[in-house]
Amino acid sequence: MIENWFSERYSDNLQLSFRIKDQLLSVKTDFQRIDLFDTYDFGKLLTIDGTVQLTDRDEFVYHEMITMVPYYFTKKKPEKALIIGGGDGGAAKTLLGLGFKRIVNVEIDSQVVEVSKRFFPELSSAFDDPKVELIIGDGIKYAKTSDEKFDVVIIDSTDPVGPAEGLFNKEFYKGVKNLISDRGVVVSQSGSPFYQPNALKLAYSGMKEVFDDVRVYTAFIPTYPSGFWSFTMASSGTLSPRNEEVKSMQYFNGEVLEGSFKLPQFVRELLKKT
Ligand code: AG3
Repeated sequence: MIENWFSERYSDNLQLSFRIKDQLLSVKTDFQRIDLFDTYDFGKLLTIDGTVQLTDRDEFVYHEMITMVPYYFTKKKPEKALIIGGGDGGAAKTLLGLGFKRIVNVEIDSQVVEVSKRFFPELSSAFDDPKVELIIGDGIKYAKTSDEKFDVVIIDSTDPVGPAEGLFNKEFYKGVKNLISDRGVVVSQSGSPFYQPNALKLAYSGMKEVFDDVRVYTAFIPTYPSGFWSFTMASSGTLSPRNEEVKSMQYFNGEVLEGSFKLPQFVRELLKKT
C-alpha cells in the first residue's frame, strides 16, 4: 500500500509528518510556494514554503490567541484593527466576532487569499464583510506610509525568512508605532521558543527598542514546531489588561489570558539575554 505524507522539516534530523489523503493544490506565486493538503487527522492543511500555516483542526488556537489577548490590553474597548499578513482571513474573522468596526488587512500575496477562499471559506468570508478592507500590498510599505490610527495591530506573518523577514525588525516596528492609537497595542507571532529562539529574540529586541512595554505570551499549537508557540506584544505606555469580564472561546478564556504570560525559565533566560 502506498502512503502519502507531508513533512515539515525542522532540521536535518527532525520533521513533523502528516499522513495525507490527497494534495489539492501547489502553486508557486511571486513570493512563495503554497501547498494545500487534505490530511487524515487535521483536515485541510495550508503550507507556505514547506511550513505549516494552518489546519482546519487547530487554527482556532492561533487565531484566538493572536487576537483575543491584545483585545483585552488596549486602554478602552478597541474598534479599529490593522492586520499585516493574515491572508487566510482567520484573524479578521475573530476580530469581527469581537465587534471591531473597521479592520484593514494588508496581505502581500493575493494567492494566499485566493487559496483560502477555495479551501477555508469560513475564515476568508471575513473579507466579504464591509467592515473589512483587504489591501493586497506590502505591509512594510503600508506601515511607513499610512497615517491612519489603529487600536490593535496584528502581525500574522510567516517565519522570519523570505517575504516576512522585514516584519521582525526595529525599522518596521517604528512604522507600526506611528499607526497605533493612544495606548493601543501591537502583537506579532514570534515563533517556537524552543526551535526558533531567533524569531522570538528578533521580535522582542526589536519591539524593546521602539516601545515602552513588551511582553511575551505563549500557546499550545499542536501543528507548529514543538507545539509551544510565542507571541510578542508591545505598547507605548504600560501594558495592563482592562478590568472586564473575559469571554471564553475554544482555547482562550480568563485563565489563559493570565496564564499565557507565565514563562518557563529557559524562555525568560532567552529574553534576558536579548
Ligand atoms: N502564520 C504563522 C505561521 C508560522 C508557522 N511556522 C512554521 N510552521 N514553521 C500563520 C498564519 C495563520 N493565519
